[in-house]
Amino acid sequence: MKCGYVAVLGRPNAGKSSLVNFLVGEEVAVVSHRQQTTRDQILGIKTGEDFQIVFVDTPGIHHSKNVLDRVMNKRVRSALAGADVILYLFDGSKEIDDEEKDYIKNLFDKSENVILVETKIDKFSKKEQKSGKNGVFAEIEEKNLQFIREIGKEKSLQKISAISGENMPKLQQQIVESLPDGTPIFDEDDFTDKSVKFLIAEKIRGILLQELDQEIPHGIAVVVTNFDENDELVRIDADIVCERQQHKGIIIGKGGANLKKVGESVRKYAEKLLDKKCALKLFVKVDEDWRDKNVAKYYN
Ligand SMILES: Nc1nc2c(ncn2[C@@H]2O[C@H](COP(=O)(O)OP(=O)(O)OP(=O)(O)O)[C@@H](O)[C@H]2O)c(=O)[nH]1
Ligand SMILES: [Mg+2]
Repeated sequence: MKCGYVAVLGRPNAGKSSLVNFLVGEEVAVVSHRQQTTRDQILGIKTGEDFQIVFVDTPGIHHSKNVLDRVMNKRVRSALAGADVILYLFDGSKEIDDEEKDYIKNLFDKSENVILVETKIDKFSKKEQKSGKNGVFAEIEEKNLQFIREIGKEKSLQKISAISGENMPKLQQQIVESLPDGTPIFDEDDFTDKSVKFLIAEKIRGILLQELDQEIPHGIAVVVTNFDENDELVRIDADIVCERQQHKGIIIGKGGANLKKVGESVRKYAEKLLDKKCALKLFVKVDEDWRDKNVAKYYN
């Protein structure tokens, strides 16, 4: 049986979590249009007849500004260290810049099993159809391809879409073939290493990322503080931690309207996940500068 770890790397927003969710077939990691959505290293597990792929979703590679950023970058390095295969994702609708080129070259120098993945090709073809064959996207693709040819890696390139699913079976096949022979690491029913508490905290953060404007989302951490389950009901309390008193007001919304809406979606998600009724309480708290001073309280 082919079994092993697959590190999923790339810039923020490249589509890493979307790819993992698609191939695992479950919502393992939060996806959003914002950069730096993923903060933890999250395992997504896919077991087939003759293989088990353990995807390691990672935070996007970026410059560190605060302690949280450094923790995130450390998680990328640790994912690399234990990987049998590395997927490096880049957004096909953007030109690969010099810094990223160096990073990719370095990856190929250091590891034998690297698969380059061009993401979001659905976007490409739609725009392309509108703008004609020689549109700006064709130009971008050609430039990126030129670089990949220069480093002699066009054979390791896969072009995919996590929206349409195009070429996903091919990519999965290539991953499986690259894995070593071994025995499964996880149970065949497992789809992640994370607890239900973590999945629920992440769901809350994911909904807030969608709902809120501008800077507030990056300053949010969510912790489930109470999780109490019997045969029929699960009681969940969670803290939404933000950095400013003013943000707290925005999260709660007029007369609590926003928080109520978030609570409704999360409750539905938890009921589906656990297959029982859920009583959910959300509390909004302020912890100034937690991203520098108190990261360990929320991310350990
Ligand atoms: N059109 C299109 N959009 C995509 C595709 N894959 C991801 N996206 C979108 O790109 C954005 C970022 O996707 P994520 O999967 O969260 O990206 P990520 O690389 O995990 O981002 P970080 O966790 O911030 O590093 C989201 O708005 C996704 O819906 C794709 O194949 N096609
Ligand atoms: Mg992500």
